[in-house]
Amino acid sequence: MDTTGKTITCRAAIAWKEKSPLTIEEVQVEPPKAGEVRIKMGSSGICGSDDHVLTGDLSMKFPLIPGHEGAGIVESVGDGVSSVKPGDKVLTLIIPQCRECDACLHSQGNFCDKQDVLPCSGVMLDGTSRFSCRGQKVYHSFRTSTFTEYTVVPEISVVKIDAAAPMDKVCLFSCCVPTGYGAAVNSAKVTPGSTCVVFGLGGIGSAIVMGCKASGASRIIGVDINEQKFPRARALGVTDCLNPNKLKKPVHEVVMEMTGVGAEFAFEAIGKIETMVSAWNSCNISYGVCLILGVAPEDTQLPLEATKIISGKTMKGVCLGDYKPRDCIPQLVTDYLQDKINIDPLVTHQLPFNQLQKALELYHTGKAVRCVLLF
Ligand code: PAD
Ligand code: ZN
Repeated sequence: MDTTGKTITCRAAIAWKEKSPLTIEEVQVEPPKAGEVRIKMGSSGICGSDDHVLTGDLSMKFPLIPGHEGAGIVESVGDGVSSVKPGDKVLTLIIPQCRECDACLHSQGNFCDKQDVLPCSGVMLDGTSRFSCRGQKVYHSFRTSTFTEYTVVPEISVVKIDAAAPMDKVCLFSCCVPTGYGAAVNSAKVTPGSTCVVFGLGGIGSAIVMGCKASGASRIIGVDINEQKFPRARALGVTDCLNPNKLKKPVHEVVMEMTGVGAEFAFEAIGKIETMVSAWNSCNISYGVCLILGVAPEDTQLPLEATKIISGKTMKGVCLGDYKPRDCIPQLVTDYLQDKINIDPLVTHQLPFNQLQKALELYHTGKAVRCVLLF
């Protein structure tokens, strides 16, 4: 049945308010307006950023449909959409690329002005949402929403990928892989023989480890409070695992002792102030580079020792591996299809959408690196 131009009724997960359990409901998904794309979801990852939204660390409008790390097939497009067409395999993007704003036009920028990360916009560019449930408006998350059988996103937040990409894994190229792998190979440009320390060995941290390993780092220290993460991290390339809760000294002091001079590259992929400070303090004071990927709770400040700033080390924030997403992500997918990147170890679990609760449990207990929801 042709659904073009019609409202679609389907199943979606709704968070009615902060810290409340998700429920799978029947929702109405309006047709895409001008400049928008309606997508039949194929798969979605569960990312730490979704958890920040559900806990309220990142403030968004509720009720909302969570999820942003998605892959699917274009069902229909609104007026003026030219970069994708029905039938195309696509990824949803947590940061758009409008190709018109200051950040998009700058050679080094990727944090497109057409998004409002803080507070994360729950609406489309015209200020309204395309979802409703039992007559009530339901908001988008990160202008995407992927825990749903159908979603509507702005064209600038969608990118077409190779049709051969396996739907049950490729959603990780929407966020996890460009963010983590990209932070190592593209943002930090990790050098052969270097020492790296990665705070947080979840999906993003694991992708960072892969990038450090691929870049030839000789020592990769992994830091996590959940020791279940260690065997998989070692398999990806971590050489030393540290659990800060079991150390007698602050973790940065242990990293300093282990390395003698501090790490050349430190990555924070947790989203907590104390681990950001630990990552900074783990770097070599002269040439160390500290990359912050974790999203800290809103309205928090980073306390750094001011006199230590002039010694030469660098702190850099990274969103989506500094890639301009619509320009760069399709090539990463092609690299995967050509066996230049192997992301398969990141997909530790795959479950049908109706087992969302089980998938969330795998996320919360830390048993999964990434659990992919299949539609
Ligand atoms: P995740 O929940 O899979 O991983 C977080 C890991 O941190 C887990 O393994 C935890 O056990 C561990 N952890 C928690 N607290 C501590 C602590 N105090 N010390 C050591 N380890 C701890 O999340 P993720 O990997 O999907 O996301 C990680 C962060 O990256 C999160 O803040 C998310 O919002 C952010 C992110 N940033 C971008 C970006 O572009 N910068 C993109 C996507 C996600
Ligand atoms: Zn994400």
